[in-house]
Amino acid sequence: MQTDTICRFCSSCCPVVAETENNRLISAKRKSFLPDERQLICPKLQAAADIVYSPERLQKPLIKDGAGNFQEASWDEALDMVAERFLYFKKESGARSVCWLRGMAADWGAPWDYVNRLMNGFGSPNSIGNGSVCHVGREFAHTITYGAMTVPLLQKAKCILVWGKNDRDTNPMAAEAILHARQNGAKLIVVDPVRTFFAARADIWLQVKPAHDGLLAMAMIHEIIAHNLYDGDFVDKWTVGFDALARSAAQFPAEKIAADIWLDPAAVKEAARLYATTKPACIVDGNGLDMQVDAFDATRAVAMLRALTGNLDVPGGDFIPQPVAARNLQLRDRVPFEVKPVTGDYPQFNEFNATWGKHVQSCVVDAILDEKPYPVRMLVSQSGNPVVTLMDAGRVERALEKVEFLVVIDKFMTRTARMADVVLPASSCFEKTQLNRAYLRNRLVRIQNQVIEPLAESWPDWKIIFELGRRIGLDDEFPWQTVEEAIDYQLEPSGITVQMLRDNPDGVPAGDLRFAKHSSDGFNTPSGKVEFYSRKLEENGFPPVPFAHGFSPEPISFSDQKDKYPLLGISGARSNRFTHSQFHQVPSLSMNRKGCTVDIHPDDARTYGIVEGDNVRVETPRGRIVMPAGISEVIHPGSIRIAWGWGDLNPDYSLNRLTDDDRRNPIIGTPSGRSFMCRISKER
Ligand SMILES: Nc1nc2c(c(=O)[nH]1)N[C@H]1C(S)=C(S)[C@@H](COP(=O)(O)OP(=O)(O)OC[C@H]3O[C@@H](n4cnc5c(=O)[nH]c(N)nc54)[C@H](O)[C@@H]3O)O[C@H]1N2
Ligand SMILES: Nc1nc2c(c(=O)[nH]1)N[C@H]1C(S)=C(S)[C@@H](COP(=O)(O)OP(=O)(O)OC[C@H]3O[C@@H](n4cnc5c(=O)[nH]c(N)nc54)[C@H](O)[C@@H]3O)O[C@H]1N2
Ligand code: SF4
Ligand SMILES: [Mo]
Repeated sequence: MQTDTICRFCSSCCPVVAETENNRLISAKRKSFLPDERQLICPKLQAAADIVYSPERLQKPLIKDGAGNFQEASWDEALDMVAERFLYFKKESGARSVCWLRGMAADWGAPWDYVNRLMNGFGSPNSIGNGSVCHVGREFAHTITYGAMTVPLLQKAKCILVWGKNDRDTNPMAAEAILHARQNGAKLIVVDPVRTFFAARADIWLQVKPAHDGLLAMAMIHEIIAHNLYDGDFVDKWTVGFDALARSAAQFPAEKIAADIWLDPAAVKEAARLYATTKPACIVDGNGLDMQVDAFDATRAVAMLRALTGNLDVPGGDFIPQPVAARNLQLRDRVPFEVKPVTGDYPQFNEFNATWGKHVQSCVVDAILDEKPYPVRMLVSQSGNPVVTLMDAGRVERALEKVEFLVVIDKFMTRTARMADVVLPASSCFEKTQLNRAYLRNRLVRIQNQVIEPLAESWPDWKIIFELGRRIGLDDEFPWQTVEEAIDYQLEPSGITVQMLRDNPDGVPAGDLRFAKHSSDGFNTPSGKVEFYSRKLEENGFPPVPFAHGFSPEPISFSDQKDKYPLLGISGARSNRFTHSQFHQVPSLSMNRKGCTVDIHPDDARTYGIVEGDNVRVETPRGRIVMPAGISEVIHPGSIRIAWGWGDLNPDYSLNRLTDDDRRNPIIGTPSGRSFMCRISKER
């Protein structure tokens, strides 16, 4: 039998067709607009059945006994225990002492709404996502500039600027669209410190020094303004703060900044010119911009390039999305105003969006370890593996050892789950129906359909939350017995129902496609225009224009200790066989640890006497790891690149044992986990 659904093995949310036989998943195929022979392969999807039926999947709820061993339990026993702890800590220390931490896989949609509903209904403001290192900080930077995060319309673009994104390995749908546009003659510019698949095929590849994107973007803005390459009509009618932006950008002309960020000034100018003069153009920005202390202003500057060149909301440019009308399920007003979240130091970021929620996960670790702004005593970690994926993993481990009660909801016994008091087994994406946030963002709604029954005694996340909610007294808030009822309730304002979505597997459009919406509606900013200059930021004590107060002298962690840590470490690469710490235990994907390497440039390898396959020790002031060396020219001499995500398999490979979480962006709380100074030596 074939069923249309959405794959959620990573955040790309690809529409797929699943093939099942007698309630068993056989295979799944990604839908694509390209003919079969031109489609890209996703190895994770190809291994879908290996993942779903992995012998390592959690089968039953587990409760840790007094001796520290897990014992199997019934759902009633496990949920009653978790509910009892919720109520106990609320009575002892207030609801805010209970925190819910969410990872990437928590389905950027309804289930996150359900968690917020449960936590707010309970009275705790602490449902915290990981968006300060992934996407949400970037979304805020777009939003403060022109009211929403844009969607690059790749297929029809004539020029594509890829900024810190490696779609070939992280998002095949987007990569196919880039390849298609390229075949139709689109120009391609790539900004990446690594020679990626697309960098190698670009018209211009800017091998920027990691963490210095802000400088590059400002130099490009300056070039465009100084040579009158901007869209004067659009700027006059639809922007505020142009002069202030021009002044800030004038601090950073290409001639002055390029050499320090590994670039040739002529290439920077050429890239600015090509981007500004080839219409329509779109920019794909990615996680290369996140996980840097300057992520907010760097992303704002990149966003401003779109507006300066008049590429906003035009076909082939950067589309302002048309969100789907849906109920806000989060019950935010149920938490008294004076009860602040642990992320209270980042009020702008907490509040910029009515449904995103809060996202500075580092603050959860602070609250447990340092008890600031107040102690968190109980933690639920859902669909995340924080001891591997949060910055400064050693600190996270200490926090999880300290927290008084830890619940983990996962599909696998991760390193985080091993530390838990209670482990609740979650069903995989093919075992549950769900509405994903990705499909509420922009017009075309699709549904993720359950295609097989939940494995063993696992439960879908929605069911875990509804049942737990009812056990902590939220019967009225969780009246739904099925997820379909909850989705119908949420989608009611749009007039779309689960049945309609099932009848239309390729999506139900919520409204007509419209371009240049600002001409009738304005932009969704305080001024109704694109804000090169943000009064809101200024009023809150932040630079109103990107880098108005100059550029960070040291955006890379541990730069003050360069003498001891002379090499620049880059966090990457993300292989298309994995999602973060996931799937390394699946033999068909692990492929005997293929790609688990520290990439070292041949020049540096010679200096350190290292050859391919040697075990290399990498150290920073936070910790050390040991991994085999890979000799590679895709990186710049003086930098190394460490394979991402292998830390769950073996803590020796745990990249975040090296990263820093002390210094954070003041607006979005992002630490500079992407780039850090380090040293290497041959492990004997
Ligand atoms: N296979 C796979 N796919 C995934 C995931 C996964 O783990 N595995 N994770 C999913 C998630 S949650 C996310 S957020 C996305 C992320 O997907 P992407 O946005 O593509 O992120 P990355 O591949 O981490 O990094 C993108 C590029 O940024 C470059 N980069 C590193 N530092 C810098 C810098 O300082 N400046 C610039 N300009 N570039 C830099 C890297 O070399 C890399 O080529 O992928 C999603 N898809
Ligand atoms: N150094 C460094 N650190 C990074 C990154 C990096 O590139 N370098 N990337 C960052 C980014 S972009 C992100 S998004 C984060 C990711 O951080 P995490 O979200 O913590 O990463 P994952 O390893 O994907 O963990 C997801 C967990 O959810 C489980 N899971 C999968 N599906 C489900 C489900 O349906 N329900 C439940 N309950 N559980 C499920 C998986 O088994 C897995 O254990 O890491 C960040 N940290
Ligand atoms: S890229 Fe692969 S793993 Fe990620 S959602 Fe798409 S098919 Fe699934
Ligand atoms: Mo992410």
